[in-house]
Amino acid sequence: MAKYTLVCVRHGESEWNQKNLFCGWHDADLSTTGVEEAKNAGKMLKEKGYQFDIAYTSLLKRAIKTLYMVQEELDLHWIPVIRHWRLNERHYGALQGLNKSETAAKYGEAQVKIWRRSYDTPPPALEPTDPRWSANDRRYGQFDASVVPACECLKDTVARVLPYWHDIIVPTIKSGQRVVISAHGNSLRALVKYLKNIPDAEIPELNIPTGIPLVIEMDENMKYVKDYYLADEAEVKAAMERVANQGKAK
Ligand code: DG2
Repeated sequence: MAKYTLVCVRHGESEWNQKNLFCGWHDADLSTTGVEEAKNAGKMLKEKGYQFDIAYTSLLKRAIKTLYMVQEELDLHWIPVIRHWRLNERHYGALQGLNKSETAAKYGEAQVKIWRRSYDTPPPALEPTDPRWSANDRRYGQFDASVVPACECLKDTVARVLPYWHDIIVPTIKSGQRVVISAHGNSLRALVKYLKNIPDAEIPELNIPTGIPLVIEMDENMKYVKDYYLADEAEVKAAMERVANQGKAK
């Protein structure tokens, strides 16, 4: 029987989602559509009567702004918001800034699917001399360089999301606080994979749409009971397909 409810939202469409660029740790802003999606996510939550006591998000503005818009719709500006790099998007390494369709045309759709969706094959790594090197960014420069990735596969993302989940978010949920997480396609895939125990071979088919709240119910031991999106099935399916198709050559 479900005892705890967690709400996760992938940020609204970013300007780099709109241009179909690999984004990762690049700090892209929300597009105009993304702003609308984020507001809508808040409206859906309000309509269904959701309330939150605390919120978690990444260090990236597309997730932070989405969360703020959700808070705005719910008139919950006052709740604590904890931002952490462990909820950041998966680091897309040297693919960051490249167009997904053009990359598929150049290297093949199968290779792009491996880079986007395989569990343990990382994309090409960034060199420390690359201007995109994340430790050059003040928000990450404070960390031990070994913490700042040069690229990540989903397995790496799972490995850095889960300590945050177990050490910080789980105790908060168990204390009875109602939690919302605003994060990213792949940091949420990492969490959902763990909670639903999705096998490595099946995880490539999981796509998380932008701006549609995902509700996850868990029992008293924080074991997964069920999950559902706050939108109708056809809309969710179409949105997931759009995400999957971003890796197709045009
Ligand atoms: C997207 C996910 O991240 O891309 O890094 O390009 O969720 O922050 O928009 P998000 C990116 P895919 O893995 O779906 O290609």
